[in-house]
Amino acid sequence: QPTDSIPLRHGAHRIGNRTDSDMAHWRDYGLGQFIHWGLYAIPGGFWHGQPVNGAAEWIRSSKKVDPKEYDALISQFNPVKYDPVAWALMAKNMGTKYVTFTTKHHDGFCLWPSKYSDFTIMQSPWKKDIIKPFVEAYNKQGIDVYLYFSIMDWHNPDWRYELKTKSDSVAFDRFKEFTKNQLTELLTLYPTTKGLWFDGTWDKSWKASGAFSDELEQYLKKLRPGLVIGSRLRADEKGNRHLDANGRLMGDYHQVWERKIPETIAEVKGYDWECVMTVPENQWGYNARWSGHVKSSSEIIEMLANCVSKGGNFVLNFGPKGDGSFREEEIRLAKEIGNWMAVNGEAIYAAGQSDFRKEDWGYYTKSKTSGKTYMVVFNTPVTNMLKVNIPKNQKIASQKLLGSKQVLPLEHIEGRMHYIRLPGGVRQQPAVIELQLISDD
Ligand code: JFZ
Repeated sequence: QPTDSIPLRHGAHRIGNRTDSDMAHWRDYGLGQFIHWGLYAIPGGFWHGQPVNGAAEWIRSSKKVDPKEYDALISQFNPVKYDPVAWALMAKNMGTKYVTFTTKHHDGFCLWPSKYSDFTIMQSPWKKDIIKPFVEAYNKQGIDVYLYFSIMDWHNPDWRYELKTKSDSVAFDRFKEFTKNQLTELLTLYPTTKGLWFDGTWDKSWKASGAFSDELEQYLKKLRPGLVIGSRLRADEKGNRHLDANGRLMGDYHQVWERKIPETIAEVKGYDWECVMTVPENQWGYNARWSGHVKSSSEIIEMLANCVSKGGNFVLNFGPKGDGSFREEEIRLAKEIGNWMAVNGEAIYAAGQSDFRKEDWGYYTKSKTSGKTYMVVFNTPVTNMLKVNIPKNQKIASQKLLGSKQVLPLEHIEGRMHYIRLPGGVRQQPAVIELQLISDD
């Protein structure tokens, strides 16, 4: 530790990013899928026929909802259309390399047969593990599985927002033990789990439990070496989250990029990071009524390329219905993204920041394996001429349109500046140009 730093027992235990192969693998995913599924999918944003404002997966906390009545939804959890094999195929065809699945959201309902809770799929008419066949189906498609787990648990009577009294602390100690037991159970039941995605860690009670969450993280990593855990699990002993009192990241990647993308690469401070994104504005669980702006596949692909150009992974959320089927909009999006990825995936997988200066037409990415540079073009100028400023000591050896492999006209303007001309015509989705560079001597 540098001498000018604040001494911390439960701050960051590492400076900079992880250097092992599990993390290198995580870094190369490019595109991921998030799935929010639980009891909240049954009401789907409506209560007694009335739409409830806010995120559908938060409906239990609405003033309009009686929590007891919400918990009684368990008697309706019978997703007869749940088909994990079809889910995994849809994810595979979209081009997903990893998936994060809600094992337990804030409502406390467990999608696995937890022996530490009486509020699981085993007490529902379904009576079967949801997680196990999910993990098997996704793994079979070559997709790595990460488990989402909410620390905050509205169902467990020992959960506290704040520790005001001695009895609060006693209850919360039981809660911490329960949390550790559930996590041990998950990693034991699903040994191929690659990482845990924590949430619901922002309350005072948890922020005051920095020593516990630190020990918990180390314990989980010992149990499953290589496990990837983001910066949303723990706080340092001063209550700082994500970055400790010395400004160092606690966790394997920066987990604040939720429904937002850094404007510049400087904002990510060199850390590994991931962006998680919803299709509508702020709905993670199924909401029958998507109000407000709903993103198109082109917008989502643009966000994906934007994230990859800044060295991050992009994760798109899906909220299946209560019966286990996906809504039409999500099925169509997955197909459209998959069609694009099938042609242009090499600009996304194992790709990251390029050495080029950003231009107005879109984003550059660079493959870590082939060293090729890609231009992902969103804003085609009326002239179809794309400005390219080649980095020093390099020159363009070839410029081809991905898909057709068509060689595009290249014109030198002056100095390092060139124009590449895209073929005219209307494009439904962004074009990608592959550049091969060679040294300029
Ligand atoms: C949380 C959940 O409350 C939500 O339901 C969903 O599961 C999402 C993925 O995570 O919501 C958050 C958490 C953190 C921020 C915003 C929403 N944040 O850091 O800006």
